Amino acid sequence: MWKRTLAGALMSLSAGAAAVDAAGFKDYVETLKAEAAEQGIKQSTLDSAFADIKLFKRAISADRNQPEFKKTLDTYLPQAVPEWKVAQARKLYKEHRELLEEIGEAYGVQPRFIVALWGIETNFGGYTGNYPVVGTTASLAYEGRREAFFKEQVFAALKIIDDGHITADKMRGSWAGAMGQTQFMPTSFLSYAVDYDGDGRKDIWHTLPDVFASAANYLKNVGWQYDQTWARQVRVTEPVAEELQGLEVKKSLAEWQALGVRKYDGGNLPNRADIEASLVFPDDADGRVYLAYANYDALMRWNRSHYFAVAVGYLSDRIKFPAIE
Ligand SMILES: [Ca+2]
Repeated sequence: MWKRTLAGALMSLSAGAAAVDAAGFKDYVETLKAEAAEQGIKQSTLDSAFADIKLFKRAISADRNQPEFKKTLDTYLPQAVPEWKVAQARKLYKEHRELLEEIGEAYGVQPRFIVALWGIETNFGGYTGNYPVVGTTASLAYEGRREAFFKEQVFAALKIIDDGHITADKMRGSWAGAMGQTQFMPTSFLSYAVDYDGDGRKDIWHTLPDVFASAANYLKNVGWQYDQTWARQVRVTEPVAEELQGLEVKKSLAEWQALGVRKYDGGNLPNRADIEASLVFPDDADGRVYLAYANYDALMRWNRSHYFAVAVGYLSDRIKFPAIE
């Protein structure tokens, strides 16, 4: 959930960053180990976690591989949510329906959003990243630009190994340390991961009940509303002042109606004074416009990207309509 904001923060790593060399990294790892031991991490955990550690220059330079191009939602959505992904989401929803509905009810999150997040984050567990998490987060801490943040991730990762949820060699993730089928950073794992199947391990890598419940538990904790959807696409019939745009401004649907906002098909908004929403323009004034509900904010807590929130929401809508038999 941090990875895209991280990508932004790491954009300028190559320019002006302190030199990163393997010898300095070795010394740095020794200080990390000493600090972790002081925090009470077992020696056996440290031995296994740091056994083959090396400096991941690839993690540090991964931002260079992120292509720069101008996207709009109209070009992005068909790439992020192609028809085969919609079909796969619906098939998997049906396949795991009983478990999903049980977890959805337990945490107060509609299951279609759990499946949509799963599909957008890791292609339903198909692509979870194969970097050793301790190695990449230690490398990014050593690089120094966001040392405090990544050191915290290293220590959180060690605690997860120490607690027996996963072994060091199997703790794999993205180049920025996002792990498993939910792509949780280690600190998010400590806060939100769930052992739903009750085997004593929170396994977001391979155990679907744990994967689904962990995602739902995260959303529940960032304010998910079970009785609401995520957003609706709308159109504006007259210019809306800039200070009224964006997630910080909440107004009722009745107020937005008075300001000239209409359903996408041009019809009136529901006459509700009790439902609040924000008016968001993920592209520019000529692009798509959404009235975003509280759950949109929750998705932005997961990953601070409008495109991410819209992709998850759009896929969840495609799971809901038409109804799965
Ligand atoms: Ca488990």
